[in-house]
Amino acid sequence: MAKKGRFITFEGGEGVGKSTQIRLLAEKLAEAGIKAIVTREPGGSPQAEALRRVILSGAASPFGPAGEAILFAAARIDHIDETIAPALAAGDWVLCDRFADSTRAYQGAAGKLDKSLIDSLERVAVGETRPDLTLVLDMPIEKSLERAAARRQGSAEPDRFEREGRAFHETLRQAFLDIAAAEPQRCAVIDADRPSEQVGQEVWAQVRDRFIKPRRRAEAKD
Ligand code: T5A
Repeated sequence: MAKKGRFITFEGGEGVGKSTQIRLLAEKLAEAGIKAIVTREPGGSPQAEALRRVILSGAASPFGPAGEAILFAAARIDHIDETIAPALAAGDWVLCDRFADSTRAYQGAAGKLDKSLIDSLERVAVGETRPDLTLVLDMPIEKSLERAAARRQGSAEPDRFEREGRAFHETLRQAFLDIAAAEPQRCAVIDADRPSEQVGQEVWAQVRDRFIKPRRRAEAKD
């Protein structure tokens, strides 16, 4: 299917505010007359949501990072086929909470999984459906983990990855920064350690300057 809409992913460690920023961006896009669907990984389609429950419960952790990476890839294939690719082909924008960079950071850098396996899984699972823009939300891990804990409001247990130690989360943070540095055309790093509205203004500036202003200029020429 040909891709006509824009595909924007949000990445970063636990609790950095990805869901909050996706919601704010969806509102801004709606005001600009752009239809966007909001989705997430793991999940985003019924079968991928079923795999999400298995992975985040920790039931798959005995398989190790390789087994988990394969499950994330299986969920991603279904998510793309059922949700992302049809939306993009219809001309809608897709705002996705985590995508393949999370496999690179969590299973690759933090899980120490061989890069060639990650690359192969990405080729198979993602194919041509690569993000047009990836916004990496970055902040000190102590604060982001506090936010993740506050969001649970003491009711739910930390999930399989929130239970990991400080070194794991520091590695993750650096891994996302390294991904952004390696692909500056696709990625922008946003300082997430600020009030949501301020972070949202920077997210909006990135999206507007890359996609909306050029589109308006093109429309004005027609
Ligand atoms: N995973 C995923 C892998 O290991 N490999 C993969 O390939 C993929 C795709 C997903 C887990 O799976 C792993 C990574 C994850 O561990 P999840 O439940 O989706 O699990 O977890 P997260 O993606 O980390 O999502 P969170 O909901 O924990 O964090 P968000 O979405 O970043 O943060 P958000 O917006 O929910 O905010 C958290 C709290 O902070 C407040 C919010 O109100 C909320 O209470 N907040 C702010 N407070 C102050 N200032 C701000 N600017 C704030 N922004 C938000």
